[in-house]
Amino acid sequence: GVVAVALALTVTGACGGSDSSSSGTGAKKLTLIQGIANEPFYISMYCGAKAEAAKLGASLSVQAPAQWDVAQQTQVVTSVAASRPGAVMIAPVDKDAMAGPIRQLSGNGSKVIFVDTELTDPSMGASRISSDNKLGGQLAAQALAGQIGDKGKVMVLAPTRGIATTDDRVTGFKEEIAKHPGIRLVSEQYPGDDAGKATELVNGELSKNPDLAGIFASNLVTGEGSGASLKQAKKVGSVKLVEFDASPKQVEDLKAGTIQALISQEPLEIGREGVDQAMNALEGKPVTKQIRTRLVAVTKNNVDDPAIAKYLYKQ
Ligand code: T6T
Repeated sequence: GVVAVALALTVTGACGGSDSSSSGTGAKKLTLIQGIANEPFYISMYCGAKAEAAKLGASLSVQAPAQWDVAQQTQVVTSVAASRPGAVMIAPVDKDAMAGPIRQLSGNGSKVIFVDTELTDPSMGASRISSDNKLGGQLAAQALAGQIGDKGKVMVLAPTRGIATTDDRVTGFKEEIAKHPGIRLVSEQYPGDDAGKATELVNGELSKNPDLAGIFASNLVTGEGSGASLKQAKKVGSVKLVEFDASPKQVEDLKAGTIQALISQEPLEIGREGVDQAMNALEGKPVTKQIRTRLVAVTKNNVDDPAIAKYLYKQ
């Protein structure tokens, strides 16, 4: 089915090497469940997890829904729960709706570690590892404010409500914008995990507010859709665009001037820490309850700095 195809694609060619997963004993069996397959942020996270699992002699398998979808991720979780891995690192696609399905994992004896996204109720996770996403939203607002001379109309996009990460980014963005009296948030849009819909929504906003000054796209897919709209409307560079994440394509668009700033995360590090905490939990060692990985604002001015290189997503 659709899910099986996506799983195969996730693994093929990732991390620039062969993908023979390291063997491990039953107790060292780990599974990573990504939010979505074939997506640069989660591929990077997998690469970080894979390298760390190999180092610690654990086996790692990776599974993901083909789309950002509660029903599809539930199917994946149910099948993983049945295979009873020692620990599961998971990025839930919804902070409330995935609580029930994830209970199957702990119910079957797997340790649960949240990576990137999480649940409203964190109690099921031995550990959670993510960016400080609210801070990320604030950084995005500051970057956008700087780009638009601290005045004008702005718009924000996130896939759907209910995603822990992007909800926090939108909250942080709005809090910071409220501190800038010259800036007005005129539109908050949720196109789903669909770049084409994001393009339509930005097109609509540009006709309603031809003087729109800036856009914050709070993840990759909303960024892709926003950039496409600005290209169609010939507003590249005149409407300032700030996006979360730093895929190879986003970095290219930053250098080309389609995007003015990227708020970049550390997906490799999230994957690495996920495996470390999973192994700590499995081996009865002290587990760190919450780990915040770093964020950095990347612009044309610092994108080539050696210190920034590690924040650009490797595949
Ligand atoms: O921004 C990342 C991730 O942090 C978020 O939870 C979902 O979207 C991405 O995967 C990018 O597409």
